[in-house]
Amino acid sequence: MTQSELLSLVKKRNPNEPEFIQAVDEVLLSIMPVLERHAEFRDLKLIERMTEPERLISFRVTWLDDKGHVQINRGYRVQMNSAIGPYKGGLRFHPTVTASVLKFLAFEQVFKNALTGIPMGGGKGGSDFDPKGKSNNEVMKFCQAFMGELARHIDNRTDVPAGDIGVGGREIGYLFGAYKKIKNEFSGVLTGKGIGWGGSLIRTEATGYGLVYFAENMMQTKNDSLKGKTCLVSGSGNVAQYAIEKIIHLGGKVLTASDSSGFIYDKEGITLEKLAYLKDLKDNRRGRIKEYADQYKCQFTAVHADDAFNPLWSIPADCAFPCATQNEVNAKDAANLIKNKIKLLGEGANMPTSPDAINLLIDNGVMYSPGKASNAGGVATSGLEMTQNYMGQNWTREEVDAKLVEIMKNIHDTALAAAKEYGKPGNYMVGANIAGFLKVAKAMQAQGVI
Ligand code: NDP
Ligand code: 2IT
Repeated sequence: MTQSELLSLVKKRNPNEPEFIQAVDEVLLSIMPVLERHAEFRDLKLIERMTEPERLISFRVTWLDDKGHVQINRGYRVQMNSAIGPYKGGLRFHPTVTASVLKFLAFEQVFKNALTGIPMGGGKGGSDFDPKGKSNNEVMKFCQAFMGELARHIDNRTDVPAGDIGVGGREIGYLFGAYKKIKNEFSGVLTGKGIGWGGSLIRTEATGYGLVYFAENMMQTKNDSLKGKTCLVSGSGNVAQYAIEKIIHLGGKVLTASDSSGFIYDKEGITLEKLAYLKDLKDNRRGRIKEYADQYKCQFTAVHADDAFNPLWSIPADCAFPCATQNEVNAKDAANLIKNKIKLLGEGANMPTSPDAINLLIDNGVMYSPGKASNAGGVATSGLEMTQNYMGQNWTREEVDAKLVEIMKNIHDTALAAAKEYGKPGNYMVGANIAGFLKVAKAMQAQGVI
């Protein structure tokens, strides 16, 4: 089948799932040259199989809020592909969660996990539950009800969830407690656990740190570095916070951070002290980003999801790191970045850049890294947490960080080598898709028609 025939098939089988189709389209575009070289992958219908989840679980979550009212949400787990290891991937709690969103995330996760070099298959899950404005008690009640069903489908050798948007240390704690009670078993069934009860040092920092390590590797290919560079970061959650921290460690200057209400523009740069304020604001007080602008007397700009473009990406800078959500950089934003001579865009979020924006960036010589390569440090460190749990060990901060640095360098080099081999030197998107695909494809080929 040609690329457009394969895409038509996926569209027909998954109507009304634009995010999933967008993610599949990008991978298909990259891997067609591989399918041309490997007729056996076509005969085995690997694409048709990879775009069909091995299992998709959807369930009702019923819980009582603080007023005693019955609340109903929809829970999911997409077990996408287990060719190279147990299903692995985060849980997202956000009102925009649908089967399409989780299928796109699970699909991306398959290739991302393959790139880490750690044996992990791909999965994703979550719910349309909105933790915003809920009390701790309500979040706990929801997590217990959610795990009441999810526990039937996971264990530490089958499927190991973790955090994503709306699921951080607090939620993982409640989910883990519920699982342990239901199964009467203390095992590494979730990653992102707290230090002292099975969690790994550096897991909290890993996605943001890994992103910046990856970007530093990209800069080094041009005999350059992040030192002294101005950077735009979006988001102010887990990934954004630790991306900002590592950019500061490496001598870069971060000008922006955002949440779903808008962004702050701190011309002086976010310092470690200001970052501590931001972490407390978002993680403990669960406040809005405008408070940062009030505290440090800088500019706040409100942004709405349906605006034609996001003025955050119109601020002149050397590097851009979208770390909030999917499709947050559109073609107009990319054009603004290019106009200001941006050197690099590294994706911290999953699929934050729209396909036309990616094309514009690449065509204009901007170094671009896809999330499945540059945000893989989070799941890679989850893999390290699983290994420590299996071994009954706790590694030091230095050990885990050194492994993370090495894994990000390997992903970088692997993607670059695959891009070169297939005639697209410097194209990290094509390279990451091909390298991830080949690993999973060879495993599926070896394991027969299942
Ligand atoms: P958090 O929930 O910690 O933070 C999310 C941030 O993004 C918040 O600032 C949030 O603002 C903002 N945001 C969320 N949805 C939207 C939206 N629709 N429009 C504008 N802003 C939005 O999540 P993470 O930091 O963990 O995740 C961020 C991204 O990174 C996601 O794409 C996730 O899939 C990806 N990722 C996460 C990994 C991890 O280990 N956590 C690993 C790899 C990728 P507000 O507070 O207003 O909701
Ligand atoms: O998108 C991702 O890679 C994550 N949310 C982390 C998944 C994990 O299992 O650590």
